[in-house]
Amino acid sequence: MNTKNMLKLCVIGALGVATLGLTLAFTAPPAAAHGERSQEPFLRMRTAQWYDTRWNPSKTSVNDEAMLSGKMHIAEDWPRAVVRPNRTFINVGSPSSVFTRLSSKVNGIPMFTSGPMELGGDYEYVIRLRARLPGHHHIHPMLAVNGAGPIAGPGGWMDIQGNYKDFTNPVKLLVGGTIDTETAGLVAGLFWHILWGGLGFLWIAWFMIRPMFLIRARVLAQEGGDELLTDPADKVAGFIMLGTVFVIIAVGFFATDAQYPYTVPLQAGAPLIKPTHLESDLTMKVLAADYDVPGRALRMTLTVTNNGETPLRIGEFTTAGIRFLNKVGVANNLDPNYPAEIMALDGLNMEDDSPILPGETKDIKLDSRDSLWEFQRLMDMVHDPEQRFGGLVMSWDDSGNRHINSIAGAIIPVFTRAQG
Ligand SMILES: [Cu+2]
Repeated sequence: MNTKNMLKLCVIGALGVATLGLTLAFTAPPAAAHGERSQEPFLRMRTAQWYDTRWNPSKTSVNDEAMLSGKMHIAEDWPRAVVRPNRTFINVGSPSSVFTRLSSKVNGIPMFTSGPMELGGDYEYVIRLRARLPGHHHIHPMLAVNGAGPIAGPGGWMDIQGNYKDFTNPVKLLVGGTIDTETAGLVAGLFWHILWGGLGFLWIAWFMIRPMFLIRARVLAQEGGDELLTDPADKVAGFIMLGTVFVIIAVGFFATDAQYPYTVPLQAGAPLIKPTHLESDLTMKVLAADYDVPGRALRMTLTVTNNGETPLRIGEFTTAGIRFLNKVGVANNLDPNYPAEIMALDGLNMEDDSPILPGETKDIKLDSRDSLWEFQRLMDMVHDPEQRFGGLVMSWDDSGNRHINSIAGAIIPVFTRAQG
C-alpha cells in the first residue's frame, strides 16, 4: 500500500468515526417505541383484534406486581398471507426483560405453553408481572403465532421506580426450599460455558499452529487426502481430547444427578382453551368501504339489523388497538388510563346517529376520521395486495350493556379530493 492510499484510508476512517460520534452525541434520542407501527396493517387489523387492554398499575417499584390484561378477538377474516393460529403463545412485548412474567392465563386457564386458537374465538388474558428494571417502558400484549411471528397489541407506558440491585424473584421448589431465579444456577452456567469454550479454543489452537487453515485447505485440495497433514502427535492429542470430554460429561452428569435427584422436563403440552364468542344483538355487514387518503378516514357503509329488544347506538370502532370513539363510546367505555395517543375521542362520525331500533334494519354510514390513520401507518393498507380492513364495532343500549361485532371487508382507496 503506498502513502497516498494510506492517507486516503486514514481520512475515510477519521470521517467515519467522527460521523458515528456526532450521531451518537446529537441524534440518538431514547427509543420511544419499538417498531409496532411498521407491522403491516393487515397483520394488525385482521388477526388478533385487541380490546379492553389494561396496564395496571402503570407505576410500580422494583419487585412490585403488575398486571397486563385484556381481551382479543381472533378475526374470522384472518389474512391468507398469515399462517393460521394453530400454535400460539400469549406474551409481552417490552424493551428487554423489564418485567418477569409470573403467570399468564387465557380464559382462566394457565397458558405457559403454546396452544391453538380458533378463528372467530374470543379470549381474555391476564398476565401477572413482577417489576425488574427501572425506567419508562412501552409494554404491549403480544400474540406469538408459530410461522407468522409476533403480533403486537396496543402499547402503553409503564414506569418502574427503584433500583435493579434490589430485585429478587423467589420461586418455591417442589422438593422444598426456595431459590432466586435471578441468580440460581448462574455459577454452574458460567462454569460450563467457560469449560467447553476453553476446550474448543484449545482444540482449534492446536491445529491452527500446525499449520494454519488456508495452507491446510490448499494441501487437502491438492493431495485429496489428509495423510500429509497429520502426524502421530495429532492422533495422541485427539485421543486425549476425546477421553477428557467423555470424563467431563460423565462426572458432570453423575454430580448433577446426585445434587438434584428430582427433576421434571420442560413442559411441552398444548393447552386447549375454549374460546368465548362476541355477543351482540346486532348483525352487521360491510356493504362498501373506502379509505380517503387526503381526508385520513375509513368510510364504511354497514347494513345493520337489531335482533334484540332494546335500541342500540354505535359508540366505538377499534382496530389494531387504536380506538375511534364518539360521544356514546366516550360515555360508556372511556378508560382514563388507556394511552391517549392511540385513542381518537372524536374520531367516529355517523350521518344519522339515531339509535337502531329493535327489529330495524338500516344502512349506516360510519366514518372513522383521524390523523391516527396516517400517524399509526394504518393507511399503508392502500398499498396492500389484498386491500381489506377489519375491526370491532361496539354499540350500547341505554343501560350501558355493550354489544360487539367483528367486521371485515374490502376497501377501495380514494387518492384525491375531487374523487371523494
Ligand atoms: Cu412499543
